[in-house]
Amino acid sequence: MSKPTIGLTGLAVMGQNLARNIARNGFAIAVHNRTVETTHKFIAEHGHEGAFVGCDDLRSFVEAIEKPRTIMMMVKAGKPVDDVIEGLKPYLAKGDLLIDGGNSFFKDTARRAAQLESEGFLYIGTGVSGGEEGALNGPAIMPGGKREAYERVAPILTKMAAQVDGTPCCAYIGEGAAGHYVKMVHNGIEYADMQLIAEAYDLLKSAVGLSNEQIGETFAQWNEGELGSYLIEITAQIFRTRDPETGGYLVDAVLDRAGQKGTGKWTSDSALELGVPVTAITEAVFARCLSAMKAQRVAASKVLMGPSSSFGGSQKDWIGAVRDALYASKVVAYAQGFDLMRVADAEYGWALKPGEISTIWRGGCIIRAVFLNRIKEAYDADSSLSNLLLAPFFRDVIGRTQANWRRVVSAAIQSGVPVPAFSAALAYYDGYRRERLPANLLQAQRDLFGAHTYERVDKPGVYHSQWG
Ligand code: NBP
Repeated sequence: MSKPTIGLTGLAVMGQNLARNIARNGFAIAVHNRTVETTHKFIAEHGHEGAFVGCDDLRSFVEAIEKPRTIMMMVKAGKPVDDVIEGLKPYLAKGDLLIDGGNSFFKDTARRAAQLESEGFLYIGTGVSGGEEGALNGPAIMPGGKREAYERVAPILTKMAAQVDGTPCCAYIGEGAAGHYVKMVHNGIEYADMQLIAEAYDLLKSAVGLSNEQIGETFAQWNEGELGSYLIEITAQIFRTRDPETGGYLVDAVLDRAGQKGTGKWTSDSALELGVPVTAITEAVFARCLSAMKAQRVAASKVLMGPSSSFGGSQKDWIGAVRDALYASKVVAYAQGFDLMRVADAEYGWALKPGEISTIWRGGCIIRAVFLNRIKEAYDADSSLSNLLLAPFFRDVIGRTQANWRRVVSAAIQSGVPVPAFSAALAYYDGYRRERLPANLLQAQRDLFGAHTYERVDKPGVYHSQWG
């Protein structure tokens, strides 16, 4: 066996499956994990799947790889990545390439890339999406770093990535932290997408009165049309799953307290820092926070009053309306995510290509969806598009769906069913399309109490007045 040109350290779920994916695609690979037993177990279970070289320590791991080396790190984001870099460094040679494939915070990636490049190494921070299954069978890969670093590893990355219509779901994203930034926004959109689906579920169950079976059928039907996506597909699957313990629906046995690992919050943090209103994403993060307040909610449910949650009327009619509300809200969530990337790109100078990003997201990743093709077409038609909502296709989608969107949000509010992401998306849409917002009053208030000054609509300049 020839010496591998790539190695991977960090053999937890993602690392194991990525290593198997690389090996199955015909590349020899050295593997390592901090806990040695994990490497031994991995080789015992999967060694027959390809040309693996199992290594017990970092020195033998680095030495097992052909120079110039490519080493992928799949360890927990944060300090472990710095620990691994420091552990590897003494054995590396100039020109070796380190790839961080974990969900690292983009500012950490920028710092690590600058440091390692100044020391003569190459560095790639790459988003890898698709979870355990995607890692094995083809994830979406979003690599950022120096182009020469990408070119070196592109033959492996593009082969191991998911393929859609013969196109790999992997392309060079940009310098430095661009790859991890784009992966972060992917996850932010994923938060919004999931929350919107959860709100649709709540409406169908609590307000329209559908059974779990009917909800499952509804999602399965939606998956056949414009809403077709991985998340809608797995949602239909969830409503077909029985609890082996009780025989009831498993979804009803799941505690309504959502966890989060932080990438949604990072997206909102960055949006606040850059002044970009990603309201659907941020409401999705807050919705998880509210869900986590389980004990308080249980107590409040016995004290606080509200209306009955039922909509009444035709179930069939409401199902169509909820579908339209979901579709329109989803368009807004994606528009906000792409807008955030546009502003971040201007700030950090990555030269992002939104059409290419939507192409990568068509397969392998969690937010893969039919309508990403439409996003690609929108950017192909106008690469400087300032907001997806202005693209003719999406303008028409919202034109077609907005009566039902408004009906659903109004009915939800009247019935006391919380729809934070649906309603935040609608408020954004209505704010974005308004030529004049009440911010004139905000400016007047700011000038009155703090002499913050204001601009006028009829002439240039900065003004301060004595109000009242
Ligand atoms: P984890 O995020 O659970 O990390 C576990 C791995 O990190 C193990 O190999 C562990 O070694 C290693 N590690 C830790 Br913890 N501290 C270390 C240290 N100080 N030095 C060396 N190694 C250390 O694994 P994962 O779920 O496979 O995810 C890997 C990365 O991929 C993460 O950044 C994650 O956010 C990202 N990601 C995960 C998914 C997913 O669906 N799980 C999807 C996309 C991206 P040990 O065995 O010795 O403890």
